[in-house]
Amino acid sequence: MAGPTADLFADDALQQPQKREQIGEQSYLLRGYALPWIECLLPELRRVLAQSPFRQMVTPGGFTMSAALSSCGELGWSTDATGYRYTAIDPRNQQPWPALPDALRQLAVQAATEAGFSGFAPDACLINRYVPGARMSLHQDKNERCYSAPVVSVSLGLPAIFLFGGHERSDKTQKVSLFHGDVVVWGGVDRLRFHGVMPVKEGVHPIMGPQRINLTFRTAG
Ligand SMILES: O=C(O)CCC(=O)C(=O)O
Repeated sequence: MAGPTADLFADDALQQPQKREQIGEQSYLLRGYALPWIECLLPELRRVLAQSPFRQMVTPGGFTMSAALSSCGELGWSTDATGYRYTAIDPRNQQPWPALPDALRQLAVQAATEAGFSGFAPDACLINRYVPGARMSLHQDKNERCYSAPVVSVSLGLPAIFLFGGHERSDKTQKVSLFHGDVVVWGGVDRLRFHGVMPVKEGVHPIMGPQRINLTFRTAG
């Protein structure tokens, strides 16, 4: 992550006007919603990543994911040759995952409320790092114990195109451009919609450097 965040708001071009766009029956894009949080969020994120650094994970099918992953919260998501799972322990260092920082929890809870999901209680925050060229193929989030809570997804750094599909992999996808500070929330009837990320284009974000970081908050346990 690039340097200190004191000048976060120096470049007006970085700021997206805050507005709420509906992208599904119970899905919203909250443009720029995380921007006011970023100054307190980034140092927390650095602390989390010092404890549980990004790593490339392998899917059960034997593919190395192009996005590098870490987690914080009571539960962290990982994948290896034997399957996908949430665990309380980071398999890399055999320590509990870093605690979910308050600033991140508050951001996620307030964004969920803004999208109509009050009472969101995230216990897992997956942290994805995309360098240019990295992507996330279409998938459903199905490793959580129940699907009544929404998914809250915060974008930081380089822009990306988020693919928001239907309930079948073959359904048509909407292409949603995501920028630094944008938050997407999907839940209820939309909770199991397929989604993914197109390869991130080359670039250098003035605050985050040559990467996109995405935080996804879920109630997993
Ligand atoms: O990076 C994103 O915007 C989406 C991440 C995602 O699909 C996931 O973590 O399940």
